[in-house]
Amino acid sequence: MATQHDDRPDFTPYPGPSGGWGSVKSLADIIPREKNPVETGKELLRQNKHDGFACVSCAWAKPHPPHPAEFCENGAKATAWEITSQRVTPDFFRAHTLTALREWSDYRLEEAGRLTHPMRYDRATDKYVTATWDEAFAAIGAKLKGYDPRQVVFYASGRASLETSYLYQLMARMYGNQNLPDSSNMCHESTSVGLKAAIGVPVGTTRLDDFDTTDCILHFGQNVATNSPRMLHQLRSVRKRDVPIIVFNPLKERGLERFTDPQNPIEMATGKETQIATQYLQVKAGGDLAAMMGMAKWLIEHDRVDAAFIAEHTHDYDAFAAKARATGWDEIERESGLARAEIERAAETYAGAKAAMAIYGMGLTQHVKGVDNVRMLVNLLLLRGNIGKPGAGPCPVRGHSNVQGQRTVGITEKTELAPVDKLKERYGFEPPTQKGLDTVEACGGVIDGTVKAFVSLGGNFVRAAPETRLLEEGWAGLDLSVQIATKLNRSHLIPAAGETWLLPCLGRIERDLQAAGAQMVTVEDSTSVIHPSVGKVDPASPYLLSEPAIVAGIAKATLPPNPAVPWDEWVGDYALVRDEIAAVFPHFFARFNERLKEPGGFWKGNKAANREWDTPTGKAEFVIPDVLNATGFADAGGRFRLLTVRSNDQFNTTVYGYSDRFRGINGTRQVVLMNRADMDALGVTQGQKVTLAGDADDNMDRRVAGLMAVAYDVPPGCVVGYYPECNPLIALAHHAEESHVPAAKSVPVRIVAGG
Ligand SMILES: Nc1nc2c(c(=O)[nH]1)N[C@H]1C(S)=C(S)[C@@H](COP(=O)(O)OP(=O)(O)OC[C@H]3O[C@@H](n4cnc5c(=O)[nH]c(N)nc54)[C@H](O)[C@@H]3O)O[C@H]1N2
Ligand SMILES: Nc1nc2c(c(=O)[nH]1)N[C@H]1C(S)=C(S)[C@@H](COP(=O)(O)OP(=O)(O)OC[C@H]3O[C@@H](n4cnc5c(=O)[nH]c(N)nc54)[C@H](O)[C@@H]3O)O[C@H]1N2
Ligand SMILES: [Mo]
Repeated sequence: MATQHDDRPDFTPYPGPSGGWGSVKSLADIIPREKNPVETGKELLRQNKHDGFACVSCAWAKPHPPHPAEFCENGAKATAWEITSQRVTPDFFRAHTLTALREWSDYRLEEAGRLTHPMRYDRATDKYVTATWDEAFAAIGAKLKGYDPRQVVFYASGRASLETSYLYQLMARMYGNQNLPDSSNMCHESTSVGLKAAIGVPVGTTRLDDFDTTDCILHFGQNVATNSPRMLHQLRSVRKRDVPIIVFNPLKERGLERFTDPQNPIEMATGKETQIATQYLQVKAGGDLAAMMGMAKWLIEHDRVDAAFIAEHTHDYDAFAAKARATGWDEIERESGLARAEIERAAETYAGAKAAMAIYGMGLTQHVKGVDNVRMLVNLLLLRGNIGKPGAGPCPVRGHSNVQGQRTVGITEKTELAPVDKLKERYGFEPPTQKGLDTVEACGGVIDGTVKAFVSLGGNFVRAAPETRLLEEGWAGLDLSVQIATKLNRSHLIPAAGETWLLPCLGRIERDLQAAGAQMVTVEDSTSVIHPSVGKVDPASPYLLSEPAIVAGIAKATLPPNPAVPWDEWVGDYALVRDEIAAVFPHFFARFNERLKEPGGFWKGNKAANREWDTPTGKAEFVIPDVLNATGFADAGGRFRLLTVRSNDQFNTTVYGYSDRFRGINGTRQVVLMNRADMDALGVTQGQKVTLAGDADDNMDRRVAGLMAVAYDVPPGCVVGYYPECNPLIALAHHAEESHVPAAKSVPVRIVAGG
């Protein structure tokens, strides 16, 4: 594949704060490049407003009332990227074979623009050729009717609306499977599993107003300035009240150090910055369990726990306390990479707070012990009664803009989470009860050939998932690949042995006209608030269909008619789909259409936030971790822990450019960041090209070559590379134990000189 860089690499540390003039300049660079600056400017003012559209970037909460400009640098990039005036037309495909396009970088593929026509892969010419929607649906339906339903996967990336997601899971279940993996399986599934077991709900309990009352924030493994920049406003206001923020992160991420509010003229003019972290602990990758155990040990041994809360609301405290007391500081310091005094200071600060929130991201979830990480975080909160009161609780920062909502309306491979009885009663079919395939299992099925057909509702599965080489080989052996997408990506370029269909859809920012008129859709943010979203921009092409229309088109061509499931009526008026959602999930969505009129959206509720614990014991559960190393592998000579991270210039596999501004990495993504002492010990020099080799115990050859070594402030033994470039290094078996999230934040690798 083509290398991922543009001009000459530059590794000059960035002096500025997060936000500030740097973010203004970055926008000024990116918006004109998409050749639609006027439209983009107009649309940005509608972003995250009640009558506007919900940003297509991250899932962070949208305040009410909104700021005059309720968007951030990266949300603006996502908007510009979607409403670009660039187009990938049939002419484009006439000019390029798939073999040629596979040499393009991720950046160049998507930069080519929006897909305009439904396309079918033609093997004779190795090109995509145009087809009509009727041809596409008929062909896909004919194929799908021929399989054992267990052989088909229905993947969803986390962007599709609640309405689309509901239709998609219904189609899969009526077809006969729950093979409904979604991007959440690579992301916060450790949260969904861990929080559910610990406190009885699969989502965080905190909301935006908790930032107004909290008096301490613990922050683990989340890169706020890049991945949820709007949260910087909340962190800034918390700091204005002098509330401590304790950060655990192997990297010194600029947004966690200091911020200048680009929407505040005085701050901008005077260059005033807000310091974010009051204590910054550069924990080793995979070392958080040890750090949290250290804090717990200190709290317990200094009698700084909330005994009344523990007695009334929790289970298994004594066993946990015994474990914490028995754990030695030697082990804690070794496994965390932190000094005892630093951990004690953090514990003491935490103990001084009446209410504390714990914010976290992929740095906790994407580990072999990712579920333990989440549960240990809950332990820490439970010790001081920090769940179910204002200003307190877990705050997992979700990724895709509707990834949490998809799960809420039934996109899940797990029967116990699906409304099986309600579906049966309402639509008169027998929903499958066999557990479906999650992402890791779906990859396994593609690789071993048991999966024959793969339908993707968005996303870039081949590039986002681990074990790239085997996955691509397996993908080429599929009998059917159906890709519903807005832009071209690598998953579209590996044709199935049978048929491959590329189906272009409307984006959320575009006007969606159906029989009943212009439609709105809905999404759920990270704090469980449901928002309406109305697109108003002209569609990228007259040939696009909406996602609900595409799902319904496939369903009608595949399933026997069912009068209880009027696909066409539902597509004509999404309010009818919302009525279905309300009927099937009344506890969250009663009076759905009516409540959407509430400005700022509505909260779907959360039992744990009211201290109702929906667990087998009826209490919040302490857990006793069996090890304090979250990586799932032992240290060995020459073995490093590779953390794969996002740059400031990408949205997952969508690469907007080559500037990771805050980290001072510019012009290339082909890098490996290393501790200076590790470089010296290996004789690797700044800028030298090296190869990373996977060091999993299965002895399989996994390599990424041509990475430039860059000296960087990372803990010894840890190295950093970009996702998705480093995904070929991740073994499929290297995933979180209970949640199956690929363990992308500690991948065992060796450094081989010579690139
Ligand atoms: N602009 C933009 N926004 C996005 C995305 C995007 O790609 N671009 N992606 C969206 C999606 S789907 C998601 S899931 C989120 C992802 O947002 P994040 O959760 O921030 O994910 P990453 O960028 O992978 O960064 C993880 C952070 O964890 C740290 N880290 C790594 N290993 C460890 C560890 O062992 N312990 C600790 N304490 N920290 C560790 C890294 O240094 C990094 O700061 O963002 C969403 N928002
Ligand atoms: N090594 C490593 N791997 C990781 C991660 C990591 O941190 N490290 N992070 C993981 C995480 S958290 C996630 S969420 C996954 C992400 O995995 P995915 O969700 O599968 O990937 P994306 O890159 O978000 O998908 C981008 C594509 O979505 C399509 N798209 C964009 N908008 C729309 C739309 O409105 N509708 C439709 N139908 N299609 C659209 C476009 O064609 C675009 O090319 O990757 C995971 N993989
Ligand atoms: Mo994600």
